[in-house]
Amino acid sequence: MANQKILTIQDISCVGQCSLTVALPVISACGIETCVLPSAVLSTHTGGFSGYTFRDLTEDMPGINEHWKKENIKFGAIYTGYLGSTKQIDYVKTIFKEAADTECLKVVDPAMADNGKLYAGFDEVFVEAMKGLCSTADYLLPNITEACLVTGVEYKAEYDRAYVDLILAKLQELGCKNIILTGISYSEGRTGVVVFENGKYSYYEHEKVAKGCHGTGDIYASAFVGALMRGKSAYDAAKIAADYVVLCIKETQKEENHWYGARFEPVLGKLIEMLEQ
Ligand code: PXL
Repeated sequence: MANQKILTIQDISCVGQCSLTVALPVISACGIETCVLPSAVLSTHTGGFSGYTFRDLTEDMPGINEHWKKENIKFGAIYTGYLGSTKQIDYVKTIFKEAADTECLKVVDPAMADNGKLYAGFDEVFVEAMKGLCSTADYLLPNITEACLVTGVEYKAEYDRAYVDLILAKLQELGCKNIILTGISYSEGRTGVVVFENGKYSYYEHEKVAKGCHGTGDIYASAFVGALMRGKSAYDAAKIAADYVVLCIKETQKEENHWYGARFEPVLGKLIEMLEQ
């Protein structure tokens, strides 16, 4: 990939260790120039805080894109996370076409749901629009809830390989080329990530840390994208991102009352080491 500049499109949650406040430091630590397009500004994320502010930046997007076109600014990768409105998804599709350099990697994390439930503020119309964006992704990074929502497969908390294969088949029917399915657990105390690349299934299994944390999906996707842009294979990038998230969760557990996010900062050095191996 000649162009090593990435654009990431997701919200700024001023407090909460998610979305852009994760993507910017994590991808930058991977050694990649990281440009941002904020989809919305929230005082905090929506997972557990109440009364948060929400400024939708949808209508800023076309002007930003037009300026980039005039300046001939193009990106070697575009990674989308939490998006603020259905209309915004259409603008993102345009940006995918117009701001992409040749061989631009399009990575979509359809950040909208977890544990069988949509996040606050999202509805069926948004899911339908997100489905369209997912179909254009070179790499799609859903958790199992998001994968079920975009494929129409019924969500199950317990499942087997046949269920995962069904989801992968439906995602392929949608048009997704490569799929990184996170949080796939086939046995007690273990979890892992399914990497489906060019039709080949592989699975990286690792320990499941008892208590998960908010925002780990964003840490995972950012580390994955960073590692991919550093030239790692999808499987190696998926493995590095998984190992990094485990370190972040363990770090967070050292602080009893840290409920709103994962402490990714103290272990950024470990991520850099993993990239150098
Ligand atoms: O981590 C995903 C995320 C990103 N941004 C906002 C959120 C969430 C999850 O709840 O609320 C604003």
